[in-house]
Amino acid sequence: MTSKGEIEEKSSATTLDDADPALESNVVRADSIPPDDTICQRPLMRVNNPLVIVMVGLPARGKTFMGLKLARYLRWIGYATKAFNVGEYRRRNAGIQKPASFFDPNNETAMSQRRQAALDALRDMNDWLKGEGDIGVFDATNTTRERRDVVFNFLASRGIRVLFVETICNDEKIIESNIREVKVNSPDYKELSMEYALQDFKQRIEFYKAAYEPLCSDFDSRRSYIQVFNVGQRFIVNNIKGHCQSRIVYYLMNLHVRPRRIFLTRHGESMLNASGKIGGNSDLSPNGIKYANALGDFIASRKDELPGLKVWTSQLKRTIQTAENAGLEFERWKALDELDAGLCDARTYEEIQEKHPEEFARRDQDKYNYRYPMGESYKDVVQRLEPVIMELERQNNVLVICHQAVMRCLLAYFLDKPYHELPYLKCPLHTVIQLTPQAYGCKEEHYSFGIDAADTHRPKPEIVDLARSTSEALSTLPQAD
Ligand code: BKS
Ligand code: F6P
Repeated sequence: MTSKGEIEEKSSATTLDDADPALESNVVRADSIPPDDTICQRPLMRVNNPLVIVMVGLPARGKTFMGLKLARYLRWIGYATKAFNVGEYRRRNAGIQKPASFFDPNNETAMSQRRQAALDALRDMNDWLKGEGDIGVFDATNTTRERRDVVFNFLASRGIRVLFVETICNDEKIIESNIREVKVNSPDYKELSMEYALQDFKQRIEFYKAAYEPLCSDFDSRRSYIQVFNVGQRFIVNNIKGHCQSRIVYYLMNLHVRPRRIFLTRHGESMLNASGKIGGNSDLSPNGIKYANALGDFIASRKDELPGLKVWTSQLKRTIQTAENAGLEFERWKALDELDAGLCDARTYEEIQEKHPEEFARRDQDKYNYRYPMGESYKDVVQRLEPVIMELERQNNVLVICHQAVMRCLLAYFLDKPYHELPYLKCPLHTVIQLTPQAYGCKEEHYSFGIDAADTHRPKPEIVDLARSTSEALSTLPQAD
């Protein structure tokens, strides 16, 4: 439950409840969360009570960038997380293409429309947290103490924890590149020139600056907050409570925005791949060696645009041999080893169906959560890959040579894929996926070099019940050559 301190901390500011009596309390919800994972159809890392990350900062300071990126990370580690962007509500209520004067605090009509947009977003976020949500990201400027008090009191009185994340940046170059990269493409400037957008947006920022009150230990010492200065160069961390908030701090401290690329690939085809068997620790097949050579040529042809490229493999022979045959220097991560199929290791899917038909069906029913006897689930693999993701966030150019299930887990993080799609993502052998971070999200490009390989992708069959026939169970086997 929320500590007494937080609930008592009410200021004289109007609360949202005064503004809108329709917003009923859901304070009971914090105590009534089912403790059992099985009640809800998703892999819960259920938080004790919901959390809202309230972004704070002038326009063009990277609030949406941080909010969306945090939301993606938190979803990947298992929290139901959703960002609510007040700008989108404002455009829905008041229309697009508002000039800077719309943000003049003396423009009373606009002020009330903007306030209403914030209330609508807050109400939707609250509804979502009452239902399936664990963590909300409230993405708005929240630059006045009065507005933050309103938001805080609304949430705290409902048993929702609040973490303020403020981004402060005075580097005009970074601010201008932010405006050029994201603001100019916003619906607010649709079909208007870059020069107009730049000048208008800078005017908009001036209106916010006039009323801006940054978080400050004199007023906010009891609240949980993180202040980020100049794109992560310096941090102030105040009154962080609990595991989840501390992971948020750690994640933010590892982010950077330098341009770079991440390449994901599986090892070259292995002897076991060629014979349709899963797992094991076999050598590369002749085609696998050809792929490793082609991968080496591909990387060599691009070495000028990939300064300092690091290459990571697992500790299994097939990824190590791929890096060696590609002529690359590399580091071996145990955490990148393939999903451990336990008792089913080194078998074909047909053999698993034959020996353990019920296990095979259970896996098809819930592939993400299913754990092989004496082995692992996709959920387990996501857990052990978390330090790899953190290190990828810290690095510049990296090539990761890994395995089918591991690559699916990594790809799901970068492309923000939900857990139920994750175990079915297409990561064929002999294909490199190139990821280029963009303002919000990643660009994805595929490269393959025309070298044959076994198909190892088994789509979800239609029939998954325990009593299905062998032919139903094997209806989606990977295509043999
Ligand atoms: C496009 N961005 O501090 Cl820990 C261009 N802009 C730039 N000031 C950004 C976002 C989209 C990202 C950050 C930032 C910014 C202006 C900023 C940023 C903030 C905090 C951290 C990392 C990056
Ligand atoms: O078949 C190659 C492989 O990497 C196996 O080692 C592993 O068990 C399997 O893919 C994972 O894919 P799926 O989860 O679809 O069985």
